[in-house]
Amino acid sequence: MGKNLTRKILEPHLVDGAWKPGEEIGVRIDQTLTQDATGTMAYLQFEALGVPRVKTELSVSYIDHNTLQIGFENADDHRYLASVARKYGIFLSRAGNGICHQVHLERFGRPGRTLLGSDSHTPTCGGLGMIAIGAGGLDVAMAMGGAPFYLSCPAVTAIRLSGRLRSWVSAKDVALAVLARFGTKGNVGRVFEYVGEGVKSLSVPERATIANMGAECGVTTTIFPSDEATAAFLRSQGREADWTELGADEDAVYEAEFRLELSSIEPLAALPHSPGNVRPLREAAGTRVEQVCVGSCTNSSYRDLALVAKLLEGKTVHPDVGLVVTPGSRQVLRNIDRDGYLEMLIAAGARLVEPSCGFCIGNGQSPASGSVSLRTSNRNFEGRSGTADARVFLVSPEAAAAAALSGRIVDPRDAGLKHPEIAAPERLEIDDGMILRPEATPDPASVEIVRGPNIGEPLVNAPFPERIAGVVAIKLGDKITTDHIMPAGSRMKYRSNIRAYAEYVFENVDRDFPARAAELRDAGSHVVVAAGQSYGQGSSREHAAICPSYLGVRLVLAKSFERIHAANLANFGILPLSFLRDEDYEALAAGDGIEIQDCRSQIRSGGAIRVFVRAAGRAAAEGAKAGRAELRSFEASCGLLPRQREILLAGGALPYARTGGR
Ligand code: MIC
Ligand code: SF4
Repeated sequence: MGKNLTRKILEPHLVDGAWKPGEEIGVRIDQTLTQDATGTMAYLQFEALGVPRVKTELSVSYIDHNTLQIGFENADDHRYLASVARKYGIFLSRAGNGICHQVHLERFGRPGRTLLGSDSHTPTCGGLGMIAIGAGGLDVAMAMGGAPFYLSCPAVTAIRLSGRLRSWVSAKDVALAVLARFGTKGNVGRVFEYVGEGVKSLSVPERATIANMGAECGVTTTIFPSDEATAAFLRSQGREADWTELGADEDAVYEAEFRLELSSIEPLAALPHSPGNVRPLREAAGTRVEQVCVGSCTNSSYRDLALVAKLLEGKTVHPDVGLVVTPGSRQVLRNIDRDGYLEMLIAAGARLVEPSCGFCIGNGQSPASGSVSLRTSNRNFEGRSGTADARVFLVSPEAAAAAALSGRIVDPRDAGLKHPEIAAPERLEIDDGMILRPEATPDPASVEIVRGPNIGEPLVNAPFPERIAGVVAIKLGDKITTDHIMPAGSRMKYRSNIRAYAEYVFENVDRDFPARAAELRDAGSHVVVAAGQSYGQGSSREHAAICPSYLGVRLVLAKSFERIHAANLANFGILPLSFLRDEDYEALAAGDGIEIQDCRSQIRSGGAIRVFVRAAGRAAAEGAKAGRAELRSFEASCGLLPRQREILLAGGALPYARTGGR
């Protein structure tokens, strides 16, 4: 029986466990990446591990998320990151050089390697034939220290492509078609592996767009083969030596298969407020648009921007539309400039933002109240743009350009435009001047780490308690994203200051939560969060676990959890428990008292865990005097892997590592 590509790459990287989908495996990590918004905390944790130099083949620290520098906080973070990079042997991609995933694809990604990144869109590099996985910052810090990355051995789904995309349909529509099929929940523990004849017609940047949005399905990663198109891309980057041919065996075995005929795909859009809310773009035609944003790690390549420029050539954006263009990297910016596309964009009235995440994470360019914004990015969660009532649609660059001209949503096939053919340049202008290399620091040991007043300490918890005695401080519905839990945008400047950032937990859901939780914590009670399906969707930001943990949260009861967030909860001493029956979720109310006895042995045993509930109102009145008989109870399960349970019991990954855990 032949092997799929995922297995062919992961198996030789195994340092623990064997290839058996669903079982825990430990994988050697060749490369890591961090970005500034998760990186400061990752490096504070790396420092706490006491390792003198990174042990990976390559580690890169990117500054791309927080580049507005409103106030001293971001600048202090950048300075801290630069000093850490010099001391510990890490490449530093400076602010303005571009979005981590785009730059990593261009300059560092290599077929056959493993990459762990503290950002959920790390799988973008799967477009190059590597296993690229997103994780919390602490897991990345541990990997930099030489530890394996532990995960559940994935089940692999083949996505078999046939045919070719038609004009006006692009890679973004493929990503949306896959989301339409698989949705944003229920795909935990899977890898999407693209196979079939249709793959050949897609360039690496197009594959990267598709791999990028696999993150929205919640899969462990997405991977494409490394073939002629990969060789051509690496050649254009002056990196032909990094190429190796890689693909699945002819008779490879997959756990599932999905066939997709590329010519059957039409222009699509993800409607507000979920990337899984996919509909044919034509259904939304006519909707008035006030903003169009082109960029983000999904669609900011040379081809994406050149195509938009060509469609706008000689025209001016609609008078009611603000058009924002953010190149994915300085390389993209310089090359669209070299080839005349930048001038076309500027002449058409585009507002240019430096290569960075920018609008995608609500860091600038928030839309007007109640308005519609069309974006080429990957997430349209409510409020993420920075405007609570804005309606964000996710579309292809083709659809974005058509709307920028007409002021309305229009299927680009109906917009009366001529389809431009954009050839990928054989050679790109390469300039790594904004990447600082480790060897440029002659005496790393003597480098002093620079900390500004905004840079706090990592969180280190006590071991997990024997008994949970707490109160449900908030009850939430399905698909609570990390953007709901821990808002980014203008609040991101507190990423390296847990105490300050914790004041914004659930800011857009329940403003009083932090004060209420802190009060319970200070009164000696544990804080409990209850939620529906797919809790912790979206980003890898571990602050969505750290800050609640700081506020006293020890237990999250939900119908299901997303992979990265569940790992982050364990890493910061919070027990994720899944309801076994919907009625137990229904019956639970905010204010209910929660009790779990013999927690540690129950968690370790791996079996169901009994949760006792004292209904709200009575909890305070009856207090500790009330006997067990007056409590109702239900069973819940803990889906953590065996090693994650040990981490949780130690109080989190840092205390675990300090007490000798691997
Ligand atoms: C995102 O797209 O939500 C982010 C911002 O890139 C996050 C990381 C973060 O919150 O810093 C992600 O995707 O992991
Ligand atoms: Fe940056 Fe947006 Fe990509 Fe996250 S999704 S890495 S914020 S561009």
